[in-house]
Amino acid sequence: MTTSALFGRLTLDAIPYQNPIIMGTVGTVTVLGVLLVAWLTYQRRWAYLWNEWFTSVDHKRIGVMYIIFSVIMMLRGFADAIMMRTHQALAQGMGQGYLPPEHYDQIFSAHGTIMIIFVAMPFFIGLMNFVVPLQIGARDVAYPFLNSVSFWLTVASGLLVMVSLAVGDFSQAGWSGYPPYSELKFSPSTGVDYWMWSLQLGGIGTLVTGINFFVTILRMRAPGMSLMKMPIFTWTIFVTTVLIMFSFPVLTVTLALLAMDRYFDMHFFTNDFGGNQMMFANLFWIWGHPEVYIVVLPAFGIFSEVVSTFSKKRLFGYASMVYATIAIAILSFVVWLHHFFTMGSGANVNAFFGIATMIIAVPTGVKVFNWLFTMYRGRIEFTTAMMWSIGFIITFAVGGMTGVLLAVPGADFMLHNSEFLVAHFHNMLIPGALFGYFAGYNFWFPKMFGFRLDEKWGKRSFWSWLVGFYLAFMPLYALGFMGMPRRMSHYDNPYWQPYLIVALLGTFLIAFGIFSQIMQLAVSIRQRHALRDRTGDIWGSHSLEWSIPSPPAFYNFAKTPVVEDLYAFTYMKENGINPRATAPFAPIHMPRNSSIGVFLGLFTFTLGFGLVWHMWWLVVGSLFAILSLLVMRSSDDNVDYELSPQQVAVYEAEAYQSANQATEQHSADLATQG
Ligand code: HEM
Ligand SMILES: [Cu+2]
Repeated sequence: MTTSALFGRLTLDAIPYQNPIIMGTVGTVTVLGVLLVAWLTYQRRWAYLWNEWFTSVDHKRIGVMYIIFSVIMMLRGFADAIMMRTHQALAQGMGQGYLPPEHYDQIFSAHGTIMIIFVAMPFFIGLMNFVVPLQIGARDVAYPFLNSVSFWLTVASGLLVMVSLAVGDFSQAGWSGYPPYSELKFSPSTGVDYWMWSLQLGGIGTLVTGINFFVTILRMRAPGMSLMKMPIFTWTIFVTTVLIMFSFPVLTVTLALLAMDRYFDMHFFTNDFGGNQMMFANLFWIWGHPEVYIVVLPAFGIFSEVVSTFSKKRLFGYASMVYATIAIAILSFVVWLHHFFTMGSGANVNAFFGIATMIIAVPTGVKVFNWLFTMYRGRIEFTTAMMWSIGFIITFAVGGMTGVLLAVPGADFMLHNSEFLVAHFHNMLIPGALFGYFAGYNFWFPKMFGFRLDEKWGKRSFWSWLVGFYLAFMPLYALGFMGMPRRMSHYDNPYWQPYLIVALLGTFLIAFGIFSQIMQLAVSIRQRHALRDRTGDIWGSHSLEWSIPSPPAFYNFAKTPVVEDLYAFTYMKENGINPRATAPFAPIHMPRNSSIGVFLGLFTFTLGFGLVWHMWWLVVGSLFAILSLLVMRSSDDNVDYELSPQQVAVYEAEAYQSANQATEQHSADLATQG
């Protein structure tokens, strides 16, 4: 391959002009982007966005930005899914579908990578950013600036995946990137490099977030909040951060070794010269299995909050919930081999990992029963958030059972790499992760913005997703039994086609679900006055985030609350304690906004781009810029400021006054509406 000093291996041929689908997409995105930029400029919104959002180190703002990023990536990941589904519905026998094999392979690789790394991860990280400091009565996270760095690293790596659409190609080696296929010899183009570097750089951001929240939860809880008085969502996040800290370094090392194979002709994972591709499979899943719990455990926490709130009860079996979470986390590190039972580890090893896998069903079952007992005899209020939770419990149980089936090594020999597996993991991830995040989004949205989301479109989105899910994925179980392998861009068995057509219809229904979610947001923004709730405790819930006005002041709590009970806010309500802080106030110490996070993200992106295209000057330049920024930041003393007690008093009075006014206005509106 020819390379030039300036552009590395990048030439104009890297842009896939000949591919109408890609060019159409790139064209549309470009036009939309230009329109957005023009609109923002016209509205003079740039200064506001820059000062109030991009450079913000406020955990609440960062949380919202994470969620927006995740939603944008979800649209991309779902577009990939629709393309695969329409293609597979057509590509039987003489039908060739409309995607050439090398394009189809990029799509499933991009879909898997995006959904896990850039949809699931940032969605829960966004929710946790917003909620956890509020739940534990803190002013912010332990390292607010690092929090902004993590976010911009995530954006940079997501951008890298998106750019691969227009410049070069994406990996064809699946989201798991197994060698030898991902080695240079078999994947010489830039695809695997895009995949590898985006995971690598994004992974560092995630690791930093994990450390940040671990320290935050450990060190910054309000007085009185012992570990066993932490709200359950905070507990699941706490355990998740431990999983992140133990597993992400493994990913970092694995990808670094693969990079050395690809860039320096090493042989860690080749099949010759002493390499061993099984090492990759092991390392990848030592990260990868905990990773699926990283995206699922936070959702468990959300369901627990939602189910207890809308059953108007305290959570059944809080302590067992906590221990079950810890047990799942520990077990998640001793099951990785179930991802390759067929690779010849031997019967005893397989038996060990099979049994370990099945044991995970026990703590998970404990959780399911706890949710059911929480609902039992509760006054259940069927809000959208609650619907997502109930849909989850039922659907997740089905997915769990097929998982136990797959954990039987003998059965796995038949079902491995089949559509049965695809059905199984979507059956876990869609209810177990996405439904949870959607529940959390409906639940905490009023806290974020001071008005709730529309229920009608919310219910529509729920039902479309739920029914769509069953239609789209149940046929895949059958296809797996019928022997259809995963990752097929073409097949010759006419009996498979009807199932794939049903799956396509299901996917259309999910598309309507997503449309309903967009409508829900749009309608809610339009009707925000009628949906107003500013005083804070819209659902009658238990934990501290509900004890302050919505949206919370930028410093969260004027005075650090004192926690007496596991259900800190319920305790206050029951004992007639007014949560509103009163004068005299103490000065509040706040971090200053910083643009360095944005620039670190920018140079991380150019670093990744340079690495992908072998533009070494860009790599060195970006590294130098990153280093300089870090030095700059470290030697900057002006990183925080103090809010005087008088200022706090003014802010507090304003916040409560406007909250009360909004509430009165809201009641008046309701009265006139009849
Ligand atoms: C929203 C509806 C979704 C649909 C219709 C869908 C559809 C698909 C399809 C058709 C495939 C390829 C299956 C094959 O190899 O034959 C696939 C693969 C995959 N999906 Fe999804 N998916 C959806 C959501 C998700 C979500 C939410 C996640 C994760 C959070 C996810 C993660 C994956 C992964 C990891 C793969 C494997 C990619 C690979 O083979 O390397 N999907 N999906
Ligand atoms: Cu696993």
